[in-house]
Amino acid sequence: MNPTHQHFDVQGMTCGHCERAVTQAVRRVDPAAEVRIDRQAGTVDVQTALAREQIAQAITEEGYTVR
Ligand SMILES: [Cu+2]
Repeated sequence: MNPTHQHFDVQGMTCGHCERAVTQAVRRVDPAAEVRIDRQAGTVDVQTALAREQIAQAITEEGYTVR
């Protein structure tokens, strides 16, 4: 499956640590994922071959709210 671009609105990212935590959570389920985060806007953009639900679940399990 080819990687696709997925956009998530994520609540609760307040600092650089949060950005790293979310990035690492996504990379744990997809080591090849490209992750871009704008914490002011509360957005996470991921280039991944995984299903959207898998990425959303990884972010949720890290303790952040995906809307
Ligand atoms: Cu933080």
